Amino acid sequence: MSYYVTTPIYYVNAEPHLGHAYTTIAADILARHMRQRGEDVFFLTGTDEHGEPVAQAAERLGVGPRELADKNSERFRDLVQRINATNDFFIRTSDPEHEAKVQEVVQKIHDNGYVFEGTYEGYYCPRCADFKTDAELVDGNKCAIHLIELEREKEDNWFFQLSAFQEPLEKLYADNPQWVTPESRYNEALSFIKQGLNDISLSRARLRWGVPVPWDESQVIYVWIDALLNYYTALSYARPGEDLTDRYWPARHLIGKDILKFHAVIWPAMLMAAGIEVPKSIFIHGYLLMDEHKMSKSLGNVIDPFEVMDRFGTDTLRYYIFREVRFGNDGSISAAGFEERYNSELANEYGNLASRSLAMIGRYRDGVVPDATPAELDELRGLPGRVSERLDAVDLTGALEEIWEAVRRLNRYVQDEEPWKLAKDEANAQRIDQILYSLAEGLRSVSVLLSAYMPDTADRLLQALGQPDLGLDSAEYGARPGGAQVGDLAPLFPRIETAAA
Ligand code: ME8
Repeated sequence: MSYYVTTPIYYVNAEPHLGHAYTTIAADILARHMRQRGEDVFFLTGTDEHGEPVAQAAERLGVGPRELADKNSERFRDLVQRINATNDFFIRTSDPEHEAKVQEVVQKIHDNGYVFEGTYEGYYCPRCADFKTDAELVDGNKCAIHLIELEREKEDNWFFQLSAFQEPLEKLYADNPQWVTPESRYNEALSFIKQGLNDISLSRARLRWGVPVPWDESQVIYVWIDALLNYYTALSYARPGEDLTDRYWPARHLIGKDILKFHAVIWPAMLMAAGIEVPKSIFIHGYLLMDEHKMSKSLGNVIDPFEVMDRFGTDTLRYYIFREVRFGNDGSISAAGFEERYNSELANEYGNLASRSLAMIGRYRDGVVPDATPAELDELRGLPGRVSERLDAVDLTGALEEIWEAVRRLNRYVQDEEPWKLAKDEANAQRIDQILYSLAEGLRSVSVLLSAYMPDTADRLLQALGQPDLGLDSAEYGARPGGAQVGDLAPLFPRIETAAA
């Protein structure tokens, strides 16, 4: 089965921050997990480079938009590498292949009769690249998101007849209750549709930085139309000489709640207008907050993900953000929170369990995992199935909780059994065999499942256990016999200095 997962493409008007890393790591966890299940995965991320958000930022900096896009796109690429994301392609909307395909699809929408000439009059936020209704303004005529004064615009544009898709969209929602999740977001999008859809501008007259409208080169295609199409265009040129569209389309999108309307309303309508299948699903997550506020470039309260990883490591970041904030909801993160979970959960619970288990296998069984019947540990039985189920529902936090319950169960088990005491008497040899086998198998099972979240850590531990296989079909606790030779393992989460209060 194919599994095509995408992140939003990020604006290159500034450097990446932790909010961008968040969605990309989430998509990477799903991509890695699905590969472990043997699915044929394609994972896409990239950068959104056209439109006012980038053109105006470049102007403020006194550089050309392409120069700014080249520089910051490179930073997003660096981030993708640094967070250890396994994306299969990195799209830039300035790629000539993307631009050509955008023109092709927009021409199709036009030829199918959903484009007309009109005049836009109203407010437009250049930072959001969004046309604002009066209800979306605050303090008179300010953008509610960026709190900047908006000017009333009047422009002759090409329009997309969004209103023609009112009924098809309502039907799409009625027929597919899981199409947008969580449910609260489904309801939000549906109620937006039910309020009545207005046609939207498909082009911008005053802007030069974009893809020209194919039948009217005096205008460029509205940046959101250009950007949304990335999910579709990428498959046509990600592999030279090969078109992957039939193999992977339709996509599963992961996005933040700020861009719900574009993805859950405008995007499926555009696809319907072009005669292309709509996405399989859209999952909408919440905001990472700093001191109760959305972390964002415009508010200036962003965390630099590179700094966090320098300090705590990539795997800690990949773990912490899904453990601390329930995926789907908003939630605060903090340096103190990072330290706390690093020390109490990663170092003490998982790291310690690994090092003491390996040390005992070394000491009591010459480094060979004994063969035995696994101890009855409920939290371990059926764990791969439960984790898969949670990840099918894009419940990244729920899946991690399942795994962590198993880690804690293993810690209680070793604490209760006290093998170091039993080892003093040869008569306990069989029990020791069972304990050591159960610990090795438990650690193997949780590590195979954790590897989607913490790939380097899990890999190191599985290598030390002599069990490097990541396949989910053999991840069940007790699925492997004893006999593996264990190796050395440096501390997985060495103690870090806590910041001075
Ligand atoms: O909107 N918490 O790009 P963008 C969680 N180019 N996620 C966050 C976040 C936060 N505080 N801040 C940002 C755009 N994000 C368009 C998208 S897609 C066809 C075009 C993440 O650079 C989250 O995924 O503003 C959000 O949706 C995205 O970054 C917005 O990135």
